[in-house]
Amino acid sequence: MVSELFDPDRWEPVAAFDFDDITYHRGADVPAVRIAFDRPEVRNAFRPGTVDELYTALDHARKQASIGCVLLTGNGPSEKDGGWAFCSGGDQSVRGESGYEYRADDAAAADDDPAVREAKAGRLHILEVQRLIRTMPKPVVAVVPGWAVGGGHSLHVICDLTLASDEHAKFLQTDPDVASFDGGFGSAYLAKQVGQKKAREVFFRGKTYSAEEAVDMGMANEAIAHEELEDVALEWADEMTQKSPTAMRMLKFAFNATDDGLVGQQVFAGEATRLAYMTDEAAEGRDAFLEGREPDFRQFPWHY
Ligand code: S0N
Repeated sequence: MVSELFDPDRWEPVAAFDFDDITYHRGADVPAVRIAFDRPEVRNAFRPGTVDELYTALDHARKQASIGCVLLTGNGPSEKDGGWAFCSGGDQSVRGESGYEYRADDAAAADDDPAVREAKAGRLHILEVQRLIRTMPKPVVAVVPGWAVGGGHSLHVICDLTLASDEHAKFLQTDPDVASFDGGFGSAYLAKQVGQKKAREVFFRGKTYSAEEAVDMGMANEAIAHEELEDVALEWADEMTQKSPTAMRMLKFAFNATDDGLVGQQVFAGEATRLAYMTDEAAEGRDAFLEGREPDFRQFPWHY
């Protein structure tokens, strides 16, 4: 069983991958993928190999022209105690002297050259995952069936939308309890969502918030009956993937742009350039160069 909330009739495994710490499925009828943390016994904490797998799956989903939405969730419940989690952040049991380490049972690292493994160790590559979610041109929805904690909390913050189980979802920032701090999207972008005072409370007090409270604060979109969480997430994915892909990507990047500085402008501008390449003006510029003549741009109107 993948998860108690997972409906096997609505998903097919993505056969190209054989992951250890996550599961990866594509919708049978909806052009969406479901990527799930699969370590329920540790509240879906991520170790370095988990982050590698997550990046690989997300990047694969990003590149699929037939996929318009990503659902990011956590499988559960834990067989040990029935607890539910989206993700509890970095796996504290593999923290070494200078960061999170690939250990022998971290299967994603098993085949690596030891020198490569050493070079990879301790890097903060969950931030690379955050940037991938932020810049992929399709909505990523955090589907939160239980705890969203530490780096797992930051992941839900960076997602475009958050749906939460009304019964089991709990939101908590433990970063300062374990001498960690997400000074980027996890805190600063959270403040954009919930306001400065509330964001500081989340980090400084380390209070646990329910799904209802997360919705009231503006960091989650809806609290959903637990058993219906994934059905509703798939409905939202179905809805969003019926919209214009170009409009959706331009909107996502427009929402990002004001907060992302020159990188935000660059990403938005790249999409504008892609659209411009589709015009007759672009064809004229290309053809003139290839035909060795001056371009005739005067044939085109100066629209206002
Ligand atoms: C999640 C909490 C609140 C759940 O409490 P609850 O329900 O009472 O369950 P527990 O009994 O505490 O937990 C059940 C079992 O799960 C283990 N476990 C839970 N969370 C983790 C974890 N994060 N790491 C390792 N194990 C975990 C428990 O130990 C328990 O096991 P057993 O049954 O054997 O006793 C509560 O568990 C909690 O507070 N967890 C810790 C949350 C936390 O502090 N997370 C880390 C915050 N920091 C980050 O996320 C930064 C990450 C990071 O920087 C990084 C990491 C890896 C790779 C790259 C990066 C990067 O930044 O790039």
